[in-house]
Formats: sequence, C-alpha cells, structure tokens
Amino acid sequence: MTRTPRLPPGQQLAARDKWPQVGERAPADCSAPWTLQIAGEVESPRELSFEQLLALPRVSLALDIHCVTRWSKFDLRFAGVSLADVLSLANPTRAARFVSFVARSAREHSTSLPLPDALALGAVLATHCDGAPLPREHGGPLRAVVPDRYFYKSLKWLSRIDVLSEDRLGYWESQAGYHNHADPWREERFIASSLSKQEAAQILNARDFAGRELLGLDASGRDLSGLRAAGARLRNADFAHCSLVGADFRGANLSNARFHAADLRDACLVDADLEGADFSGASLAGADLQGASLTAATFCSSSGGARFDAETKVAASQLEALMPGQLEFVSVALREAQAGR
Ligand SMILES: Nc1nc2c(c(=O)[nH]1)N[C@H]1C(S)=C(S)[C@@H](COP(=O)(O)O)O[C@H]1N2
Ligand SMILES: [Mo]
Repeated sequence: MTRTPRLPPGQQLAARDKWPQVGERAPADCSAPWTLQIAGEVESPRELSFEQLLALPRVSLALDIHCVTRWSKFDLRFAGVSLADVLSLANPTRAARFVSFVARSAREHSTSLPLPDALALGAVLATHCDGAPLPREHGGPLRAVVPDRYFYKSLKWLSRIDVLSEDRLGYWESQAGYHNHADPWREERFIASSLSKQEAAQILNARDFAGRELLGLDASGRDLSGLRAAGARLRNADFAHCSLVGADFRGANLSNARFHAADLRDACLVDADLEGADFSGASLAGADLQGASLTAATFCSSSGGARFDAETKVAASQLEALMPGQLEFVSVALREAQAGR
C-alpha cells in the first residue's frame, strides 16, 4: 500500500546515495558461523544454520524506512525469509504473545513486538538488500526488517528470536525512552517524561543537568543561560525560545531535542548527539558544534533559519550527515557568516 503523503510527519528524506548508520556499528564475534536460534515459547526450539535459512522460501519487500531521528529512505529492496515461515518451524505454543529479536552484538541488543503485529506487518528476516548481500554495517548477514515501524524495531545482526508470553522491552525502549509501539504515522517516538512538574521545576531552577537522565524535559521559554548540562541525557527535550547563552552541553544526548528560536550564543555542543534536533530560528553565533553528530538535524524550517557567525565552529565533514535541503542551507549560511556578511 502506498500512502499519500508517503513521508511520515516530522521526517526528512535522505539523499538517494546515503544510508546513515545508527546505533551499534558492528556485530560481535563474526568468526563463528552465523546461526539463528528460535527459543522460548515454542514446542520445538531450533538452531538454523545460515544454509538452512537460505533454503526457505524467499520473500522480497520494497520498503520505506523511517528512523526515529527524523530521516527516511524510500524503496529499499530487502530479500530474505518471512518471520512467519521461520517461526512455524519451531511451533510457537499457545502462550506465545511476543517476539524479541536478539543480536549477536556486544550488548546483546534486542527489540520486541507483539507476535500478532510482527506477523500482520509482514516482518522479514533479510539477507539481501538492493540485490546484494546485506552489508555488515547495516545488519548483515541477517537482519529483522519490520515494515511500518520506526527502524529501531528492525534489528541488525539477528542471532536469536525469543518467543515470549510477556513482553520484554528492548535496548532502546528500556534504556533510552523509545516508544514501544513505534508507529511513524502517529509519531510514536518517545515515551513521555517521567519527571513530575515539581521535579522538573526544581531541576530547572538549579540550572544543573550535568550527567542526568532528563528525557523529554520541557524547558521551553526558560532563561537557562550558563546552564551546566555536560553529559546530560536530554533526548526529546524542549528548549524552544530558551536563553542558553554560554550553556555547556558537551557530550550531551540531545537527539530530537527542540531548540527552535533558542539563544545558543557561545554554547558548547562539542561531541553532543544532535541527531534529529531542531535549531530552526536559533542563534548559534560563537557556538561550538565540533564532534557533534548532526544526522538529520534541522537548521531551517518554514518558521525560520538558524543564524551563525564567523566564530561558530563546525567541521565541513560533520555537515555530510545533514539531509539535502538542510545541507544546502547550512553551507550557504556558514559561508556567508565566515565572509562576515
Ligand atoms: N543490533 C542493533 N540493531 C539495531 C540498532 C542497534 O543499535 N543495534 N539500532 C536500531 C536503530 S535505532 C536504527 S534507526 C536502525 C539503524 O539501522 P542502520 O544503521 O542500518 O541504518 O537499526 C536498529 N537496529
Ligand atoms: Mo533509530
């Protein structure tokens, strides 16, 4: 089914030749042969060799992918075997209600879905993409691919499927506040902040966020100049219209944070995670963004462009992570700022 519009709300389309890497960059221990285990609520637990997997009926899937950090790619052509076929080899029990995909990776990364959803969405265990074996950096040799969910439900380096009677939250869902349902059309990106209004007010008054977990903090409109927020976890936080002059966000996680029309003059954003963050209409004069990751960050929207000056620090190589329209805006704006116009 093709929807109109095809781009879910709040997403930007990546250039055709670009596919960002998100999360873990590589699997663990590739010396042992790749196998797929099916365990948990199944009558006959299985361990399939890669050859056995390849011998199952092949399915292919043309898919638009949508990362929670606000980039999308249209029409990747995955091929592999269907989750349904693989599971039926192991005979799920009547108690089977969820599937958890587990990776062969350093942190045994995982993500889960209700079993009926995974089947209804047509989840595929992909071995190929666009006619070639799936590249290792994108989850090869085997990756779960789940249509119509943010891409964090599509696990790279799949090595085990646990069939479960109760849900077990995955890595991002339990550690980073990612929404467990993850429907891009409903923008189910993050769970709500768990801070009470009172807690939030206290933290804001103290102006010291350093090292804290503050997912979804609503700080909009505040005077937070000189804020100490090094290493803070501020995914999905709202700093729209804030004064943040000289704020220290070194190494902070500001993925999907909103800085619309914020005053970030002389702020330190060194090594921060700014993926999917919104700087439209913000002042970044004198701000230092070196080492920050800028995948799908927004600097220009219909409600205004960010402002830079000759002292704004950001490397040309960092800009390559921007989506096409943003890259053009930032390149021009920086060039003009450096020329002192
Ligand atoms: N094993 C594993 N799978 C993972 C992740 C991860 O960190 N580890 N990150 C998820 C997230 S958040 C996204 S957006 C996609 C990114 O896939 P890509 O790097 O191929 O673009 O992988 C998902 N699957
Ligand atoms: Mo993601």
